[in-house]
Amino acid sequence: MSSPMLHGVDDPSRRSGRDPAGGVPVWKLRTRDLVLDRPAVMGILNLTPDSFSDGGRLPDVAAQLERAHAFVEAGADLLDIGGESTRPGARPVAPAEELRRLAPLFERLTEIPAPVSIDTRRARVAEEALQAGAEVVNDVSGLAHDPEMAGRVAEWGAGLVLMHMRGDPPTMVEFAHYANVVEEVVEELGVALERARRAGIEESRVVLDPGIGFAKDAEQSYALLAQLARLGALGRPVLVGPSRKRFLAGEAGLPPDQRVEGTLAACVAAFERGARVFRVHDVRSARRALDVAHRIRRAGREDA
Ligand code: HH2
Repeated sequence: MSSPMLHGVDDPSRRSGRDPAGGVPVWKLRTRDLVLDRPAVMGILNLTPDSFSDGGRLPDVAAQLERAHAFVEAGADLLDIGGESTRPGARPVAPAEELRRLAPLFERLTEIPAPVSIDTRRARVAEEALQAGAEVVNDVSGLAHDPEMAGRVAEWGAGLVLMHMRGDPPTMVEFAHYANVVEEVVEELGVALERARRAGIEESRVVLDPGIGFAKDAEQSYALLAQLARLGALGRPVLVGPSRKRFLAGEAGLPPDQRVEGTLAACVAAFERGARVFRVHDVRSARRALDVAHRIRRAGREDA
């Protein structure tokens, strides 16, 4: 069965965004293809009481669906739903609690007019989300936390965000030691990609994420963004998640809700270095900024 295509293919204005080197990259999700012929925006929907920037904001399913619709209207290409905060120092929640937070939205997941990604490290949670209609599993542990996760993703043929992290959220700050952060992240993501392949996950379903802020201090996060193009060596599209993170606080120590401009700068810089998918809280702003960056790139090509 051929997969339905999302955005781009039937819009001639976007065809000039084609990569002259080898066609438009496509990310295969569970039942559809996401054509990455323009920057794809992934809106963050945290159903958590304690996320670092938006915890406790979506108390019931009505509010969650309203936000989901608003994100799609503002230009989100997919939504990332999470029931566990993984900010530095966060205490893990029991799987039953993670599921309790997510269950009401799972029941109405098909009402969301965009592909849904489930941000979880647990196979049981991923399974329930996929049964409810999710298209992607976003595992911040890079398949390392739950030994059943890789097999479950393979069985379902789900899309996968494979993110780099060391340790786990309570301990990861201690692991932010690298001789060369860029080399080591590329190498460790390569190992994770090989593990995914061996578990039967098709490479075409995977996007790679350097894990900004996960076992990385501010300098390391900046170095990874600066050299993001190096991740391209692994042959898969790159997703970045700089949104409102601590490395953007600067000398003024800006709180999360004042890191939007920094987030947009980081997204545009990442786009310039090859990133294709952007996980953000501020969907409308990211959509606008990335659309302009994309037009500038296309204009440059048309001039050439
Ligand atoms: N960052 C967070 C959570 N999930 N997934 C991917 N693939 N990449 C990321 O950079 C990423 C992620 C942390 O951000 P947030 O969800 O806003 O916070 P919290 O973990 O406190 O819920």
